[in-house]
Amino acid sequence: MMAAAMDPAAPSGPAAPDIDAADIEAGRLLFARRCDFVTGVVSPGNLPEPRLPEVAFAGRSNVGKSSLVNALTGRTTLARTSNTPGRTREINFFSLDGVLMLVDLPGYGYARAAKTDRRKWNRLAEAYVKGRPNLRRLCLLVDSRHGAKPSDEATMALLDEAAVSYQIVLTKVDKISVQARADLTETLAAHLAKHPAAHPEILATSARNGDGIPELRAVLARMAVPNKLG
Ligand SMILES: Nc1nc2c(ncn2[C@@H]2O[C@H](COP(=O)(O)OP(=O)(O)OP(=O)(O)O)[C@@H](O)[C@H]2O)c(=O)[nH]1
Ligand SMILES: [Mg+2]
Repeated sequence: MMAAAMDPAAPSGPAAPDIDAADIEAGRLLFARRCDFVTGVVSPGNLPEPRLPEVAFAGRSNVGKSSLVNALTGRTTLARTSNTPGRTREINFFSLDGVLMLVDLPGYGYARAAKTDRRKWNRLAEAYVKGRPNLRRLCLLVDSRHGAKPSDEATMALLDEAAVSYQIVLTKVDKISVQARADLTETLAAHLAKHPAAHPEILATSARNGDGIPELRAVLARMAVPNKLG
């Protein structure tokens, strides 16, 4: 993985050696299916029944969580996006044709949010990640221009402790050079070795130009209910 990650000729960021053409096609087919907003939740008591396997998107405010959900599903307005950090305050659930639930989590680390608001968001997100038996993978989004921040570190520690399988997904890679992408991937990959619940592979994505989106679809398609696919 490291050799591929440092290859400046790699077409869409770090090569993902365990993703082949059939996986990409499975991901494409799955994410071409209908996707519907199910519910927005503001308190841990109102989480929907954990009937479907879930993949969640977490990260700092403004990192691009809602934009990534839209890019994956090929929509522009499914999840609400904004220039104003802290836009998504609730946990939003989207059902991908009854086979996979996509979960857009509120952002963290937004300094200007009122303290009580911040506490509430953290409590909600924490309750979700700690108590969700059907959470198959959490995508921890990191803005490729900024790298991992202390608030991301705190989240990784929480996920390690809760034994939630998570994977770093770089966002907004359209904004950085191929070399910067390779350097950041290398630094983060070395760092992830210290985190027991972290998946070693890092995906680089852009909701703007579609980089890495087919690969992320392929990875997430593996989490869907298998007997309802195809
Ligand atoms: N250049 C670029 N901008 C992006 C990309 N993804 C998101 N953005 C922009 O980043 C800003 C925040 O995007 P959101 O998707 O709303 O971010 P979020 O993580 O859901 O934010 P909160 O809900 O506030 O936590 C918007 O202005 C997006 O247009 C990307 O891949 N490339
Ligand atoms: Mg959002």
